[in-house]
Amino acid sequence: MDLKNLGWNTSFAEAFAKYGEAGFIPARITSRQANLFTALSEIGELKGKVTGRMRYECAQGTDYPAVGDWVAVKGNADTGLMQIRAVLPRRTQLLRADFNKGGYLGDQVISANLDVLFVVIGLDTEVNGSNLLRFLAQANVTGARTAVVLNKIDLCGDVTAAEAAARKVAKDLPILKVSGTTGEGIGEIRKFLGPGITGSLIGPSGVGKSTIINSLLGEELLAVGEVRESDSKGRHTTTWRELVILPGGGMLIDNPGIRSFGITGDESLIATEFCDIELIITQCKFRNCQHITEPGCAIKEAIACGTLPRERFDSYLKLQAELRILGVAKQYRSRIRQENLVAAKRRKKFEDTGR
Ligand SMILES: Nc1nc2c(ncn2[C@@H]2O[C@H](COP(=O)(O)OP(=O)(O)OP(=O)(O)O)[C@@H](O)[C@H]2O)c(=O)[nH]1
Ligand SMILES: [Mg+2]
Ligand SMILES: [Zn+2]
Repeated sequence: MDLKNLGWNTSFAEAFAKYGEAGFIPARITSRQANLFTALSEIGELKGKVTGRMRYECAQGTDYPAVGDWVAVKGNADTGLMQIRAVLPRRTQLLRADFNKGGYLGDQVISANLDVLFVVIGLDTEVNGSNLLRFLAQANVTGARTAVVLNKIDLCGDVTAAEAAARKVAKDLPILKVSGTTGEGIGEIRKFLGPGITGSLIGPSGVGKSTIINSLLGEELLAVGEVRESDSKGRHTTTWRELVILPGGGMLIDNPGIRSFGITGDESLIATEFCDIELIITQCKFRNCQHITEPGCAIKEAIACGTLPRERFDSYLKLQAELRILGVAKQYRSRIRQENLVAAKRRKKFEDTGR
């Protein structure tokens, strides 16, 4: 296994050097199931966990390895086992905010070191602009190239109209029209990939992400699910992430369809995704205009005369509200973390000095 075909490059080699001297080897994470990782290395496929020392050093979820990460491991070719000691700095990462009933738990790395991210939607239903926009906003902060994939063209009567609807949101991003089942247009996706290049697919459940990867693989490696007739919704068939190597070179990471979309990033997202709206707002008469009843509101005017679609402004408000909630949660988290650090120091001092 030539590491270059897996995306290894000189900057990873540089970051790895000190581990190499200490007898570690580099490996790339291909899957994660709870605490058990699988990776590819020069000595083949390895399975294992992170070392206790590394676990101790991980302050937050994003410090743990994610699919696509390069890691420094102690590996055994005979047993196929490894111990992960460190994650090498990521070139790019796809993040999501992790929530449970108690609230915001922190950011989670979905996948790492991506070169290109495909945002997939299915043309078996009408293009939902604000949904697409949310995935594009998520893609925008990864640092990877982004392309929009309109899948299931075989089920769509008017692909041109669907593309026009997607174009409004995608702006100048490439839009690829494909069918995962007939294979039409799949070559367009292939063009973005090559030896050492890593792509990933995100999008709602049931849009055909796994089907597209199977089509590129030329075999039914990944499980594919049924879509309910009643609401065209998928059933969350893919339940874990997996990096697969394509014949002819290049890699793809499959993702589960995202159920509750936890958007993450900061408010600069708003500025990049909605610069047109921010620009209009600067023309409102009042600086603190809420764009509801104020006189001289440029937003209301733009909506009335049709230059700003109402739905686009709604998506803007929705994203802004989410980011605001997230901002508060993040501050809260960092305060708790700070308190924990202080408590740990106190404990250590007590252990060291007895007081
Ligand atoms: N007609 C048609 N059906 C497709 C196409 N792509 C996928 N499907 C069907 O859509 C259903 C869902 O496909 P999956 O590949 O499981 O979708 P997914 O995006 O991976 O879904 P999750 O894993 O749940 O996120 C399956 O029944 C596929 O056969 C396509 O291009 N045309
Ligand atoms: Mg799937
Ligand atoms: Zn206004």
